[in-house]
Amino acid sequence: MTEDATPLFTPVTVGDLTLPNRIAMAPLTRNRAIDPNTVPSPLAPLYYRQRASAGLLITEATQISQQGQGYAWTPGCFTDEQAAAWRKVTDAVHEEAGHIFLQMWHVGRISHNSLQPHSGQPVAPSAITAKTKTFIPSGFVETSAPRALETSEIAGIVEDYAHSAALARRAGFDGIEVHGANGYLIDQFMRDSTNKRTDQYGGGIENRLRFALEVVDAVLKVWPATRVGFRMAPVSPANDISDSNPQALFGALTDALAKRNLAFIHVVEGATQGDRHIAEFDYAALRKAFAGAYIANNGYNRSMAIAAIKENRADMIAFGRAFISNPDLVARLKADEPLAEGDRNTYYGGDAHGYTDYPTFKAA
Ligand code: 8OZ
Repeated sequence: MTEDATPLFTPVTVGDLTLPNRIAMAPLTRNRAIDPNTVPSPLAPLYYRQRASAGLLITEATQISQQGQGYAWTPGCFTDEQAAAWRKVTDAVHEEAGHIFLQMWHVGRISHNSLQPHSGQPVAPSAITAKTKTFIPSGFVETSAPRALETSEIAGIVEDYAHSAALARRAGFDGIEVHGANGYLIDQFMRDSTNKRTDQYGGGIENRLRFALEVVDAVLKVWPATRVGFRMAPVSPANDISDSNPQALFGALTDALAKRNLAFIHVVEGATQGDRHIAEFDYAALRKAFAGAYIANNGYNRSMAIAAIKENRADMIAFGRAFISNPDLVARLKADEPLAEGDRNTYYGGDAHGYTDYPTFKAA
């Protein structure tokens, strides 16, 4: 029997926006930006337009500076040229009556010297190399050894976030999502496995949250809180990260974001792209502590999504991989039509193939 999808299709308020459904498109790294300046692909407007029936689109992770880049061909939003290319994306989505937030990203230590300014070392809270790989135009490589940021450098990175946030406004985005998940720079500062600092940015939870909250406060000078969200992945081991007490850490973070009246928190439940039950974690406690919207992510299928909304465990559900191969995912979920499988070989990098050429269910 087809389950009734009505819960997914009741409008939802996120910040000051009223969205027509509870299906968000999760940020998806697709590595199709154009070098040498990591400008969003000329295909990106069509790609996002095709998916604009999502209640909310969140862009692929987008570096706020060259230092913030960790993989080949990810787009930036820190130059006028990049902002102009993003403007074509936001115009396309708005023509379809959609809404789109930019996901703002600094990879920290998940990078390679060859991607860094002057081929320098990636930066991190502490000089601890991640046991993971990234990829550069020539293929997969071990991440490079990072250097620990000087205390005096941190304000400059916070300023890079503010600059990128301002360009995002000029590019016509409806809002921004701060990428605090998956073991990248903000997560590296938050966690005690990657942050061994002895200055005001390291030590107890309050100090380890300082960088994240300085970033949030900086973007709040450019955007109203109603248009700012924050993504976190409390127990995900993605990119070689862990913490001795995620519940306390992410509880304190959520309290601080609640005080700032952010529009939403976007929570990767479990291991990113993996086991939802990798570790015990009380997500309901975060939801309860936060008056704004709770966007749940990770491995949801149709019936899990309907149940989560029906039982008021989330306000929206973010689907990731399903959106790659189903541009009309929203219509398919509504009608309970089958989903197309994506081709992993074209997830990260390439051309229109596997990017803008997945048909709708009707066309197929
Ligand atoms: C897949 C490949 C590269 C980067 C994330 C931005 O996990 C990413 C990412 C995902 O948040």
